[in-house]
Amino acid sequence: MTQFKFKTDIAPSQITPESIYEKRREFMITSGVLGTALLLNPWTSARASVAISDYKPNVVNTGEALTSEKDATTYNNFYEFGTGKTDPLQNAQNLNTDDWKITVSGECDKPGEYALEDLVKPFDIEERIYRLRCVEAWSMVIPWLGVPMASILKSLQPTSKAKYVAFKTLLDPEQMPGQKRSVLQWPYEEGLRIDEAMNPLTLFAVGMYGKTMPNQNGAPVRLVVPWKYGFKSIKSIVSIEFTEEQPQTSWNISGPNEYGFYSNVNPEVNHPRWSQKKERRIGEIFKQKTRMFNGYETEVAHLYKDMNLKTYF
Ligand SMILES: Nc1nc2c(c(=O)[nH]1)N[C@H]1C(S)=C(S)[C@@H](COP(=O)(O)O)O[C@H]1N2
Ligand SMILES: [Mo]
Repeated sequence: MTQFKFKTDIAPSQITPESIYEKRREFMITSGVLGTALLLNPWTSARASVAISDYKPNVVNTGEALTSEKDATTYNNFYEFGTGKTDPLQNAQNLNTDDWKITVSGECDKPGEYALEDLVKPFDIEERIYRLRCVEAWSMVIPWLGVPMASILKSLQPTSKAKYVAFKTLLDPEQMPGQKRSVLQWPYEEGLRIDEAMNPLTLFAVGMYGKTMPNQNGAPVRLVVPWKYGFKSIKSIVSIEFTEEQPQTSWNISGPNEYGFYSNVNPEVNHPRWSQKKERRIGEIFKQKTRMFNGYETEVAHLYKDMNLKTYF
């Protein structure tokens, strides 16, 4: 099994070490200062040349310690592969992410079936260090690689009727044995209001820790919406639909009193069965206070300015 890998925009038959080198040089020259940073980035040299191409390094450093790559890739939630934290690592390794297709439908001018490479241009990939706060009151800090969702959605030309965006995970119980049990409604589905999806923080992520996305973390492509509880960050996406009405979501169907459509991280709104005031950073001993919008208040509070966040939880 070969993993989905990002290729340069030259045909596979033309990929030679020289042509890749030329592409890399071209990118470094056009990216100027970023190019210098790339040369200093220890990950650049460690990556295989046809895996994720050069990416723009993160410019905003929160100063927080990163969660270890080991913790982030061995302690996962991905119910399609089982409900235990190590099940995804165990059971996701044979997921075939080759020739991944994404169906785009609904209120947009560019519906159709897209190859992942046609939506995510390797040279647009950026690194973003984000906190991810699970509804279960643990959190991680992960260096993601991805493209801002806004640029992808704009390229699909949503119509004026597009008020929401709905996403679906692959449905394939043979590859995703967890789908043989009805712990959730399959396929896993999630949704965002279009302005949330277009917020500059929202990432369409294809990798982490300088590498192609591991299967257990949502290969080949997942959302990362860092101010919302982790379950909004849907993995292994095969469908993007622009809708006029608020879409249904798997977790809201399974527990409407526990998991709302918005699911913004909010220490003032407890889960009916536990407090959301504190969280345990994976790898650390002491709990820390959970922050409003997971600490991204400056970037996103305006999206909800006239809303009662207890009603719209
Ligand atoms: N398709 C799908 N996406 C999913 C999930 C899932 O079970 N299925 N779990 C969610 C939850 S609850 C969390 S906390 C994050 C975990 O992402 P990570 O394992 O990469 O840390 O993925 C989210 N995306
Ligand atoms: Mo979660």
